[in-house]
Amino acid sequence: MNKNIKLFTEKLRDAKSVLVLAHKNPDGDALCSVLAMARLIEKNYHAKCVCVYDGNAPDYLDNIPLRDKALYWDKVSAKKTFDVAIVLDYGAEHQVGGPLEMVKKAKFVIEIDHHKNDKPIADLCLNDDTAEATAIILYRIMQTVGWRDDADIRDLLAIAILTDTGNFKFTQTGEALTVMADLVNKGVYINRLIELMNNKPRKAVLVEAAAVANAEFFYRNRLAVATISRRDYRDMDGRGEMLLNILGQIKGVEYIVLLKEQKETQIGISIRSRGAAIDGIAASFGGGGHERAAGAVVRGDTLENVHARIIEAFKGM
Ligand SMILES: [Mn+2]
Repeated sequence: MNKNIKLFTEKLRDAKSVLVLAHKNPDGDALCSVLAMARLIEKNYHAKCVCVYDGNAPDYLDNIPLRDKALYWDKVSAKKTFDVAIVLDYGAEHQVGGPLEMVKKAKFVIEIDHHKNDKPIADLCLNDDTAEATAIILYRIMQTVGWRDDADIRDLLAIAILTDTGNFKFTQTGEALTVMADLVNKGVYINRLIELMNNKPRKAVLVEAAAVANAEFFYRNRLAVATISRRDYRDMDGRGEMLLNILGQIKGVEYIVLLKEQKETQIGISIRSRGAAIDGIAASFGGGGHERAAGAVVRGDTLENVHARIIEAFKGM
């Protein structure tokens, strides 16, 4: 066992209280990794875990196991000092949101992440940007330490892998499949988990469908750009993965961009690629992510401007 994992287990063994969280507006990997981590700790150690999130936890994740254990962060007293805080799948400090103060106050901070990040915030980092989901790093640690698990933990790890790899479409190393094979052998039924996520509000699906219908195409149809206005943004559930998938099914489309007018001068950008890496483009807008799936949030600029800038950014791609 490497010394970082050994230190991690020692900290868990000695802790009485553990705070567990991920990035704000959690996606499948973020929320499921949090819930799986907390359950693993409670099954294998004596510590009490508190799971928190900031922003919106999407409706499509309402039916995942242990969902009720994740609390909106302001439900937990800011005065409480946790022995350990575990920050999973968070990407960068500014994406932690409301719970950041609680994290900073914790006696020991651990991070487990698969995002590229030059400025880690923890005392102990168990990061690996080659892992295809944070849940995969968690799975590896579970195997190394020999933690007891259960059906809920296995379902949560499986949902995290399915959502972060787009049902395996983005797997590059194959590790997602290897891990899933083990989970399936132990009783995970993939179709049931995918069905359980078919739980979006009708409005959310209709908003995404309308944005698909109104998408624009540039550079000989190689770039598709969809836009969600501020009024429609309120009805979204998740990041618009369905919309990005549909546009990516069009013959000749290589890059898909979704612009979300979150506030008048705050524009969310999601980018997907079927060709060259686009994480550099996300980075040029102050964001980041993975080679073929990345994003950014631009503050202080309008939808119109960001629309023009993103089209310009794809020039020559
Ligand atoms: Mn992730």
